[in-house]
Amino acid sequence: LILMTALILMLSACSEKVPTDLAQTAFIPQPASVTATGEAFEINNSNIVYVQEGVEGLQTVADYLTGELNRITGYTLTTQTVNSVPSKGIYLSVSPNSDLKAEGYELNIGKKLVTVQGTDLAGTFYGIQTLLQALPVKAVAGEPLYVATGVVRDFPEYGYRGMMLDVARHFFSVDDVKRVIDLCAYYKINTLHLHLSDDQGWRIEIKSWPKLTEIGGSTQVGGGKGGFYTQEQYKEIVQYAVDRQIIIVPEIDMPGHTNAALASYPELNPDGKARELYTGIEVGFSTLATNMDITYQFVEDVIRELAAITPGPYFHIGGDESHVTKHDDYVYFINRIQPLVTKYGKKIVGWDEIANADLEEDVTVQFWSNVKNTSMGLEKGAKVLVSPGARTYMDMKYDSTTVLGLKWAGFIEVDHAYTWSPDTVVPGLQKEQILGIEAPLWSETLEKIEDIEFMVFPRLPGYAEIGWTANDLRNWDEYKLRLAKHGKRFEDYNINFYRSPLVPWE
Ligand code: TNX
Repeated sequence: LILMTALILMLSACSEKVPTDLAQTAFIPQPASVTATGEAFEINNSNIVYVQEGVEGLQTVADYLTGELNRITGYTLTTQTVNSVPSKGIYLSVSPNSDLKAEGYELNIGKKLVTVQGTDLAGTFYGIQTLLQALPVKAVAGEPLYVATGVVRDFPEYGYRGMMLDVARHFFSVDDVKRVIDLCAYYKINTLHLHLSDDQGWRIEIKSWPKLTEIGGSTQVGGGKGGFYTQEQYKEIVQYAVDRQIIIVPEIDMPGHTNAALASYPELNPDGKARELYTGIEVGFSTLATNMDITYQFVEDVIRELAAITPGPYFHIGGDESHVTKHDDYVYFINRIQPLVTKYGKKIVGWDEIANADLEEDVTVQFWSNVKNTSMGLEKGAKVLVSPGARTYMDMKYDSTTVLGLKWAGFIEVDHAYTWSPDTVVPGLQKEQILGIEAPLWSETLEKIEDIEFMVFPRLPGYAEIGWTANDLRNWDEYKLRLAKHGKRFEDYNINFYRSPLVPWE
């Protein structure tokens, strides 16, 4: 009897460390449904990640999983292709499932076998992210790792869940962009919009107009040395993103925000004189000449070269704050460049001002500040990408004490960033008209990756949840407790994050 009691005591002491309630896991974004089955799956160095045979791209997804698992555990797990479901280990597959939407998955954690079945490749990848969040942040060397058993059935509310990074005001290296991509991937973000040109810098090599980067890429806000991506480097970023189920949306901002181009080529200016390079942070003073043919040759060359190295469906034409372009000239310009985007096989996205033009079919208006423009876009049949400045601008300070950032759209504390929904930002907006949500990060005040991280974390996981999780499953008081648990993850990833006093960090 004494022995038995001792055994029971030992077992219960042990089970304290072994998680058995999957429903208690702090997932972000919150999945559509989580059912706990009360046991635990043991991850140890003899597990194998099995990959369904014949699914293009699945091996890359499997390698991502073993990479992350090995990083967390110190193990050396490997993958193996199979043509039937194994009896133990971790099995990854893709198969269309009628009641889970695009990007959906079913994660089934059993005592002996974990299966991740995506409706598509992205779905499997997201199932993996959910599985990784069910693991403890760090393993104790030599000890096995446990995951609570159960079933997660999940899919996103919106198909576009994005972040924007401004690499024009300050330039960020390929490695910095990859880091941002990695952090986005953890939260099931599927789009990274790169703001590649502005008054202060031109950041992408255009082979037919080489001075854009030679001159236009040579500086940045504050007068630093700037920089640019060669087309090879851009392709490397694109591939890194593709491997994490993220598409890159390139933006060339026009006709305003073009001083760097106007400084690079005198012939783009009506007076034939190159503009001075600009390193301040004013907006709205530059414009392409909308009545010169060379302008459209230039725009077409840029779109053609960039579209050719962009596998994603979208091309962003900017169109914001063209304060020195006359209204009629602006409309003429946007009307004239839209066919150039579609000619090279891309869908048009632009800031909400483009709704003043005659929009082609299948255009997306990115709502950032102007409800009237956005409503006009809706009337013209456009879809809306929601990025309300006062809620989603990650370059806004958290509060009056935040050193970095701007405040023109107000302070955005972590709760303010979270407590809203995409379908209420513009009157009359229907859910079907919403492409999704994007949180932009402008970089006038941000110089290094640590600055990016500080403004992005912990707001980005909230935007990711707004894009993924149905409104009725979201609530700040409950969310902040889950977010609190992610603080340890942020530390493990070495993220320089803002420890908001509103979150009870663990
Ligand atoms: C407005 S948002 C801009 C950017 C600035 C940003 C700073 C938008 C479409 N235009 O040019 O960088 O404010 O917050």
